[in-house]
Amino acid sequence: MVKGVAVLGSSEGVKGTISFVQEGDGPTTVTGSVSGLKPGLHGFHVHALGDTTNGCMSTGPHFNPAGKEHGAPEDELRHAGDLGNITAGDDGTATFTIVDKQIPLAGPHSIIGRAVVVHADPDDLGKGGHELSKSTGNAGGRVACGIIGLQG
Ligand SMILES: [Cu+2]
Ligand SMILES: [Zn+2]
Repeated sequence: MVKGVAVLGSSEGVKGTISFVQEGDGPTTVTGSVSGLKPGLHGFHVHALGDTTNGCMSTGPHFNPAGKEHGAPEDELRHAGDLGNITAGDDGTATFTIVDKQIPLAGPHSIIGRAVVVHADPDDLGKGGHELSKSTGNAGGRVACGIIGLQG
């Protein structure tokens, strides 16, 4: 079993910890709790770079080793990093579990050392018809992010 963890940092009061667990070659289970959000949906992705020298802006685009278009987690055509949306309740907290096959914690497409990013707005999952829909899901600003590290 391989485990990873990301502690979210933010300039906007958003906090949280995201955990990742993978058994063998199976899917990765992502569990998290993020507070300080506006109620509603927030785009949630793995971005390519574990670089927060310029805040969340320097984490690069969505992790996309196969060179595909942006999509929904259940789509064939998606970035590996496309984990869809998390939903914050009226208290501004999102608590979630996501199981996904495209974000391994080992091997050539490992997400260890990359970043997880929470956005200000909903991810339209590539279907919004906006010029950014096929690249970012038009999910707006990056309100929190954290580098995914190996956990013992
Ligand atoms: Cu993102
Ligand atoms: Zn994407």
